[in-house]
Amino acid sequence: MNKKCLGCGAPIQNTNPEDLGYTPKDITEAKYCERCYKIIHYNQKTVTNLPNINNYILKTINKKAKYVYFLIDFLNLNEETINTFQSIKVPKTLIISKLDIIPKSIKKEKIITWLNKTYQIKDNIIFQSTKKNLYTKYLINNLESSNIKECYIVGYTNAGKSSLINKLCSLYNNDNILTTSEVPNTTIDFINIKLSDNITIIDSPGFTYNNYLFRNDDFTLINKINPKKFIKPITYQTVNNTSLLIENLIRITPNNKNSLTLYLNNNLNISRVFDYAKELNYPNITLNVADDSDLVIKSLGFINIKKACQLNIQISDKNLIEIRPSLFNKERS
Ligand SMILES: Nc1nc2c(ncn2[C@@H]2O[C@H](COP(=O)(O)OP(=O)(O)OP(=O)(O)O)[C@@H](O)[C@H]2O)c(=O)[nH]1
Ligand SMILES: [Mg+2]
Repeated sequence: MNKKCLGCGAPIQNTNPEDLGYTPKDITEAKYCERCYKIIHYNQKTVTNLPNINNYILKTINKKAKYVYFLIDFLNLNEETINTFQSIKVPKTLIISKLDIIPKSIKKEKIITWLNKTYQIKDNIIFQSTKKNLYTKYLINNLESSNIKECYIVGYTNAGKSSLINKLCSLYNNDNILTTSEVPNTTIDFINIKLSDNITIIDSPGFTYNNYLFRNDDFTLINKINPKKFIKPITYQTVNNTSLLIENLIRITPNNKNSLTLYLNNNLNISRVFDYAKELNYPNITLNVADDSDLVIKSLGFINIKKACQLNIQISDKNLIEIRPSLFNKERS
């Protein structure tokens, strides 16, 4: 079997510098590929172009896994990520990762009740933060007490899978280091890690969305999208046909006096613009939105819309958005 890079799982090779897994070293000596070495030691941001491997990941897991922990961070809880979670047919737990970014005003119990109702999730749901080391021990206890000897850590790219495994390794005094970064597709293939005599944990490459909101070499935007600390929801009041412009990615215009609360990384540029001001060069989508709904923008987060309205949206691809019942609707909580 080919030797794999310890950081990303790509087969190590020293013939093609343009291909994944390249090392200038002798293959017998190399532990990490050059890309991982540069990310780990120099924090270098690197574009990785992977073909769509969502089916490969799903097939492998449904065939081989005995237990799956599926990570989704708060901003990426949406129909597409949850459908992928539901397509996993082996016993599984949903981990809402990056607990440290969830606005302090939102109770965990509320999120769980809402997830059960909106997406009919029947599996166990837990919250976790690697950054703040919250509930990482819970995961270990769960593995040990349920006698789970092998589990896969799965989820969309950037959910924090490899970071979590690195944390678990440090708790088990295992000096393995997986490559982590905020740039999509850091992990390339499955990587087996023996945490202890009894537990093997398997990192996996991330699923990717079917549609893209940004280019994978737009490092400035990628950095703005990924929250480093808890999100502060910001409310904008709009009058007739006032638009909210988020970076140059999306323009949202309700047709009435409304109240829009943004659950997005606070580093993003948001501006209020008027009818005559900047139009984006994207198609117009018009949706009828009920009272208290969320407009989900995949890979960015969501916007709570207080009053029923006709919503005009300009975005590069209509499949990047979804309307769902709000997390905050009192009748539903
Ligand atoms: N705020 C916060 N950020 C985190 C946490 N865990 C990981 N991150 C950040 O999320 C980004 C992605 O982390 P990775 O561990 O590389 O994510 P991954 O799921 O392995 O991504 P792929 O390998 O691309 O599938 C990095 O910038 C991490 O620093 C966390 O608990 N809180
Ligand atoms: Mg990874």
